[in-house]
Amino acid sequence: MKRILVTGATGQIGSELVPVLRDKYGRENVVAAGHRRKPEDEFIDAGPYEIMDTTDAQSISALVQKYSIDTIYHLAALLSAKAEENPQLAWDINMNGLQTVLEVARHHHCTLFFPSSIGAFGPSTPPDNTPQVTIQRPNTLYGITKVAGELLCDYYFKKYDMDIRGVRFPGLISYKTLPGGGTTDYAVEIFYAAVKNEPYRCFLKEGTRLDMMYMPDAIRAVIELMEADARMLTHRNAYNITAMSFTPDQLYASIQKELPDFSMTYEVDPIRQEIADSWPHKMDDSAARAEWGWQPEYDMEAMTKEMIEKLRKEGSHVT
Ligand code: VAH
Repeated sequence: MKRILVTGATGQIGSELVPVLRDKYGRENVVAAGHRRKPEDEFIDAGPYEIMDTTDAQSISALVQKYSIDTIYHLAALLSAKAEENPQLAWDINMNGLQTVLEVARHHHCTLFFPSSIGAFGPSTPPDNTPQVTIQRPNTLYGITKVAGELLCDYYFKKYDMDIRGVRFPGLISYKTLPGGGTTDYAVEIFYAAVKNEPYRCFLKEGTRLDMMYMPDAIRAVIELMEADARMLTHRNAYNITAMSFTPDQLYASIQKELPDFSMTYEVDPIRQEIADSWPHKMDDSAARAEWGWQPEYDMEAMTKEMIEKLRKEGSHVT
């Protein structure tokens, strides 16, 4: 049975990936690790939780030995907008943290998952049907750490024959955790406002088209990639995957179909608008579909319906 360590376990992806992994592999076989004290949350209490500094190799190594870890999902990172506020800290966490985890994985023969992002592309990348292999000159610190992370993972795979896999996530939309400093987070915040029937001020311009995905599709993609036959994986560390591509005004219209009284205005944040303008509008994810059978299940309408339903029922506890 797999013995899994999830870093960044209390973040947007981790808080949904951990319970799914525990259902699949057993609660005691999935160790959630975060940088802060144990959050009061049912999923944390449902299995082992450890405080971890991703730049401290000794503490990570000790965790890997303590729990006989053979697989690491390394999710700990600062997202795009937060990284622009503190580029030095973001480099330390996103790059030194990744390199530290790669070294621990190398010494303990662990398989590793690394999440890249549409942030790994830049203004000179073809924005429509962005190819799997193309120009990558991001002009954000976050994007630089994602490109460098992809290349570092490729290097460790080639140099040390490690089993490392990853995807380039689009903007992820979920209801279990509040957004944490991302550029695509308008597409999460908007739902929290809508279900409270509060007007929402969108920080991106109405026509800003970006790739997006509902979190259940993202979690399934991670697990399907990590369980795929390694012999099929050509691109391995940074698969383009997407589910939908929409603009704020299209999402607004989709929500209004369910909540007609909901209103949105625009108050553009120039920093996050500049970041969003440097990212693709829609990726070509044919390599993921061909090599490991990637296939999204949620489009914008289905995601909108479920986000509203879930937030009405469960999300209200998220403060
Ligand atoms: C961000 N949600 O906005 C993250 C993600 C594709 C964007 O990396 O920074």
